[in-house]
Amino acid sequence: MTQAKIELFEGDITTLKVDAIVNAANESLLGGGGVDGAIHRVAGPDLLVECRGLGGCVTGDAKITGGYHLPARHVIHTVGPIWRGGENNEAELLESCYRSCFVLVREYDLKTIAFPAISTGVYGFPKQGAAKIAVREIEKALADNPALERVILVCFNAETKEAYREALGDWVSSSA
Ligand code: AR6
Repeated sequence: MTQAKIELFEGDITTLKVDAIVNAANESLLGGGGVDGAIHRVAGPDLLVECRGLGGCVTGDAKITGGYHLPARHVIHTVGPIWRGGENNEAELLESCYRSCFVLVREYDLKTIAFPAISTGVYGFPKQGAAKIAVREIEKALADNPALERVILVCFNAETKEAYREALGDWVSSSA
């Protein structure tokens, strides 16, 4: 049932007009490459000004800002774990990223949110494992928060899309 509220979108997260897009940031919150760079480029310099005032963000946590020139109203900046082989709490920290984002979703009464595949770019988290964690945490959040209307999983490449398809399929069969 809640799975009907999850959508896959192929393309650039900065084009989405939603209540919040999630940024896969680093602990400085002062910008970087990948999706972080794309978000700052479109949002404009005022986003960096607001981020400077946040004092960084620890791995697994999340902080919210305005969206500035983005079509999205807010940006939720979360810091995913750097993959170091899988025995260093990477899975727990990635779960914590999704949970921290959903705490802010409730606090700000957000109805629509889009996620990139956090940690699966330069931070190296294996895509399939990351997709399973994302889908599991999103399912929990949708079940706990009926006000949440739509969660978009942004697929920036074919492997990410395939990983989400698999993870969503797993959910269907395991819940049957
Ligand atoms: N829209 C949607 N997804 C995107 C976009 C985009 N415009 N651009 C890239 N992706 P990454 P990380 C996908 O490396 O692994 C930054 O420098 C990308 O294909 O952006 O969490 C930060 O400052 C991949 O699937 O984030 C940190 O230092 C996903 O977004 C570090 O990278 C995440 O890839 C964070 O690394």
